[in-house]
Amino acid sequence: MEKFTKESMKRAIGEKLRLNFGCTEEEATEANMMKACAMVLRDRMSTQYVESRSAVRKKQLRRVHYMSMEFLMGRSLMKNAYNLGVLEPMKEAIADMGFKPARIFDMEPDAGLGNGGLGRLAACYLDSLTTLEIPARGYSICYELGLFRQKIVDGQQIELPDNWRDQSDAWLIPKPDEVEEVHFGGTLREFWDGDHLHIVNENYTRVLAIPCDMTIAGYDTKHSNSLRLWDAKSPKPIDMSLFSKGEYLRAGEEQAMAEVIAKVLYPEDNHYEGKSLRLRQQYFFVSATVQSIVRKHIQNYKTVTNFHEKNVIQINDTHPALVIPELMRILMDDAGLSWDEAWNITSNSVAYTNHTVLAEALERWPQDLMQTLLPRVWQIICEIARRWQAQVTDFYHGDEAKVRNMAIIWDNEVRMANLCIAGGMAVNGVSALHSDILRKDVFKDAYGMQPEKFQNVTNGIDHRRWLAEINPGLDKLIQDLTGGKDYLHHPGTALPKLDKFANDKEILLRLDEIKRANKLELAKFVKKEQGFILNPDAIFDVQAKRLHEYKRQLLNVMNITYMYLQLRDNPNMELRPHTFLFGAKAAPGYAVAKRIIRLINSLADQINSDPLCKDRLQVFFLENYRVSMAEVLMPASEVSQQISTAGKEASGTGNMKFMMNGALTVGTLDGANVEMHEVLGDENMFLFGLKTEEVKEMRDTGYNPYRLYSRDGALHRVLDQISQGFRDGIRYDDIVERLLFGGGSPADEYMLLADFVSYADAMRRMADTYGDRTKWNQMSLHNIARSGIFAADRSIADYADRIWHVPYKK
Ligand code: 26W
Repeated sequence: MEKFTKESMKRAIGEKLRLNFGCTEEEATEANMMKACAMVLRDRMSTQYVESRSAVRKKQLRRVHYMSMEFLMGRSLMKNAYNLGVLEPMKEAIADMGFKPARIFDMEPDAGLGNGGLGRLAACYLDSLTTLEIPARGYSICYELGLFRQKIVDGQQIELPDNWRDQSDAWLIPKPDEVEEVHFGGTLREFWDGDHLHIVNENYTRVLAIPCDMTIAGYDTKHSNSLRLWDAKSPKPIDMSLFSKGEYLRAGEEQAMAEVIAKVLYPEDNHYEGKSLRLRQQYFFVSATVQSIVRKHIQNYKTVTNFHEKNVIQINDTHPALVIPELMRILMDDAGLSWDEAWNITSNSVAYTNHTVLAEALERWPQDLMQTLLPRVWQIICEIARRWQAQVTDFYHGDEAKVRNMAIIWDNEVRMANLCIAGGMAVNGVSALHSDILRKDVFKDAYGMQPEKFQNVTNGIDHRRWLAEINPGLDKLIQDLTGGKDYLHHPGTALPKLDKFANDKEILLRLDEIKRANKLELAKFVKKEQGFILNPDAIFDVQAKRLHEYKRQLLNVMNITYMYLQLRDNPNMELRPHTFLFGAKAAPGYAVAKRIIRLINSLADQINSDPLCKDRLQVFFLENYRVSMAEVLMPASEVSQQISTAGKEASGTGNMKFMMNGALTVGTLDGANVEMHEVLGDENMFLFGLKTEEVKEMRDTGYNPYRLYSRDGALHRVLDQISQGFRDGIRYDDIVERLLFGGGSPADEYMLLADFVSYADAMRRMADTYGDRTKWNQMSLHNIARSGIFAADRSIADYADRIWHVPYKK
């Protein structure tokens, strides 16, 4: 294919405008322009995709199927242009046609089909899978509404629907001829045919799964993959007899029942709620996916017996766990294999990644729900559970505690993690520490029985998006210092070359200027979006992630309150200008998280309106934190808050994005911070707080937050202040009581009080270091130089080597 020049790009865009919107470039709106650009790229990607697919088929390569309930894709226009190597000609063409490129890119809505870490990880992995030329496909649901849009009204979170599809349909290619049919409910009938027992499901409800594919372009490669998003439709037309009787609602009832499956993404992150619609979503996407994979496999190989040699299915947490019984069902009931043959294939095809150790996030489906909704699948799960239990009993000589702990069905519930361990070929955690906790604690007994199954693959991020594309200033510096574009493919070997410039004054100054320019960009963005003026001379100190108690946004609030009280005591104290930024969505049903958002806003209101704080302290809540906002935020951040209770954050991936963009981390030894610390040492980050073991020990020996509160004057004052609230008159005694006395949950479950002193100290060390600009910029440079291990290319290479056993481009 011929490379685009500015001129050929202009012609291509102009043609899309005429053919699809019936307008010239003079008449086109910015939205028309954005879509026309998307269509130009889409055509190019489709051509590449068709070629890639036929090459994969010819070579009979093993394919990777990445199943995830969430893909937090964000925007695609700039990303695809970047990966295809046409970003420059596209920008020039847009400008030549009389538009501002930045405004056109800004027209694209985020595809927010995910909540947070797990969903964004899936999106980053698609980029690396494709760039490493691995034949792969992502599978999920084509939610009509993505994660809610957040508005802050009177300091409180309000949720609004996110209708993303209206504006992003250019990326979605419906494939109606690859429709699959998914069955729910009904009854089972068994009959013998010779010596073969047949089980058929009858009287079920049918739902059609229509694929909507998004092509994925890799960086600097002709290889393409795709993301398959299943849309739900009823197979029945609306009931005209009811309709003509005037019963309009009833006439469309079945359609509505089917279509509700793909209506909305559940906004709970790290919290399981046993909703029947959620189970229907899971089975819908699992069944459609497995059917489609098996169908393609049979087309290519005319048999299923080599299925596991040619396919591997990676499941992103337990949400797609039904893939195990569903594949068993299809192999036995449709392909006619025996249990043992089907089990051999299934248990050598599926691999499970765990993303959380929080007990409330582990999925446990009620048995009756499973039984009524999925009778045949339930039957298969029972048999898997029975055999697994026999194996466990045998291995542990009937040890009851272990049998109970490892059971797949227990107390009338199906435990999805145990199902995945039993039916999968590998189980992996997402950071060294997390994988260790899985082995030693959460899945200890299963590890004792099958140690070889348990692995670690530390998470990674798409460094081309999260560095090169969003931070062009830094990208240029890196290219100048490390020898061009090599780092885009080999960050692990190229980025460390930056280390040797640590004493080069000129380079450190350049780094400082790049950060300064990015801070001004963020300030511009915040002013435009929310009308607030950030002080660019202040430390930009950021905590951006989902709001959850274990992530301890409240600890940050406590320290800011502490700083503020000190300033009130001593208005002349020396205080380095400091701007605290928060970005966080709370699950709509998570009341405590919503209270914390309100508290942040109350504190912000107090501080930002107090003349004492002028040019010294600011606190600001960024509304509607999302991928496209993170893209402006990361390059501008100087301090990255990664302050979860040790042992609770499986990995974190925001931490990696900040590091790559030169922010310094204030953090606990949790998740991937541990590996960050290994490459950085104490001297290049600000560690504080209890370690995982110490947290456990303190819990076990009786943790008493009230005692800390009574004994420590500073802590006492801070909590009293929060309890009584700020100038808006809203009290937060509920939050403080939760810390001191608990109620429903243990007092200070996440040990904020235990870590407070150590945190405040780390924050002081950080602010002091900030005063030494040379030192700070050196540290920042070391952070960038050593962030290569967190590139998603490395993670995907690890999966390919250790779990999938597939080749990839080196
Ligand atoms: C069933 C409700 C539910 C929904 C989502 C439970 C659990 C989840 C996710 C597994 C939560 C999640 O996103 N976990 C995050 O995964 C990231 C990617 O591995 C990690 O970096 C984060 O530490 C982890 O919290």
